[in-house]
Amino acid sequence: MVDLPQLDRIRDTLAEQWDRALDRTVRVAVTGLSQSGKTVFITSLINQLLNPERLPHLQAAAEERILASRLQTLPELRVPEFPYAENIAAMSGASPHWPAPTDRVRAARVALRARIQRRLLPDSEQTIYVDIIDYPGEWLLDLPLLELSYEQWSRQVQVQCEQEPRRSLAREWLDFVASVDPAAAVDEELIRRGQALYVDFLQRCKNSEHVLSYLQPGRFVLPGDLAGAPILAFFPLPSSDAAKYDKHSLHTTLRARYEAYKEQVVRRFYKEEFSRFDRQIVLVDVLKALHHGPATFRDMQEAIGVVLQSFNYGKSGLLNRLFKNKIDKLLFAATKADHVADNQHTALRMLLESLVSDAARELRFQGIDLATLAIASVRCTRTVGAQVQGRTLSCLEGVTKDSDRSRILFPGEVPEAVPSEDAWGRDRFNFLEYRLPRFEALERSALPHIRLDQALQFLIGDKLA
Ligand SMILES: Nc1nc2c(ncn2[C@@H]2O[C@H](COP(=O)(O)OP(=O)(O)OP(=O)(O)O)[C@@H](O)[C@H]2O)c(=O)[nH]1
Ligand SMILES: [Mg+2]
Repeated sequence: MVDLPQLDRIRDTLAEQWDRALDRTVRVAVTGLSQSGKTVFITSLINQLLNPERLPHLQAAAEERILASRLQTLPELRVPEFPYAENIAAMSGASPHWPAPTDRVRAARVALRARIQRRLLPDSEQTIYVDIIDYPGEWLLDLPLLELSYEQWSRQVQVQCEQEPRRSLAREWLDFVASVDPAAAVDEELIRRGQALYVDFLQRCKNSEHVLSYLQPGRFVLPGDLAGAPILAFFPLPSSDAAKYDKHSLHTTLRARYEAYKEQVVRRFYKEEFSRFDRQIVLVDVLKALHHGPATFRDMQEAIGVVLQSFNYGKSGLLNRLFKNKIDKLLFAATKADHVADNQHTALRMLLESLVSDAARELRFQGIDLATLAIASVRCTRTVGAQVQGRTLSCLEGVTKDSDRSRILFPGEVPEAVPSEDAWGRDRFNFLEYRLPRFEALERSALPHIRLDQALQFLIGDKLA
């Protein structure tokens, strides 16, 4: 016979074991090229979890099981904290503005006190931690370098520069490289000049009308705390026969510095920031790429392709080999969906799906749960109907970046698949950027968004179930 207090004890032990068996920390890796919307996404995600009032698709929020939430300091104290309060202050008030581009790694932890449902057992109150890091998108393009030798990388840059727009943007650097003898003795002054010209070329790619993003190494575009450090003193130098250069040659020195950069900067960054996470979201600004035209779109597609290849979690994948890392859920999200009318969101999602289809096939094969969404971390526009020649068109109401008053514009239609060469008519895709509207008291209220609750349900919903 088991007496009642004993039964209670058994039940309590079982409950404790149940809770311990479930890992209640979720580490979410936010992946996205420069300006894809990572910082705004993280800011809005924290804002939504602190004020879970506009999240009908996050089950725990809809069922009012999120009892309390707060921002906490991460146990790893070495990483500076994500400037949530600063970002929210910037985005609200009389003259709201977007957070500045990120120039260093930052980390955030949201602690959620939630009522968790347990099968056959009474509900329990639990604390769930959501950990997230932010970093400059430029650094993401460093990961594929780990797979490339100096010669392979130099050759890759050379091939890229055979095509426009890079060919014109790289003219000065290409002239310089043509005048250099890889077998010559090391000359630090020459290395400095070559590196400066190469950095200048990368900056032009980024800042030209083509806003290119396949730019390597990432630290050359955004050095952060490595500005001026000798480890950045190298540049790609295509050459026909690397084996014949002696150890004091220019080529051998550049190769050694490239390898040191890979080991000490790239591998370290990924080990410290990317080696342990459970869930991943890949943010893609598809609309900006469409807006800037075929060269930008192709470049972004290639950049995302190589980044996703690096995030291949299979046995032969880079991350797996380096860090034994494995995620179980991955969300592809087309950001800034508020730049188009609501009836375009399905097409936007489908376009993103076709953009990442190769990577998705491979990831699915590895047993990773995948989803694709069109989201806006912060909704800055409103979809309104406008009568044009007897037809109702879905238009957007908002303040565009270059204006100071609200207008109603027809933003056009999003193609459902990657446009073919001849489908890029002049100005066919004209998706403008929008200013933040005025929000009041964001410390205590939630930002308007599009499908951020669906993103949250996919990424962390099961931990709150
Ligand atoms: N309308 C709208 N614009 C957005 C949204 N999210 C981001 N943006 C715009 O995109 C820009 C870049 O967003 P960030 O979050 O700073 O991008 P990031 O990926 O952190 O960029 P880096 O730090 O440079 O890597 C912002 O300054 C806004 O102009 C959104 O949800 N809606
Ligand atoms: Mg950022």
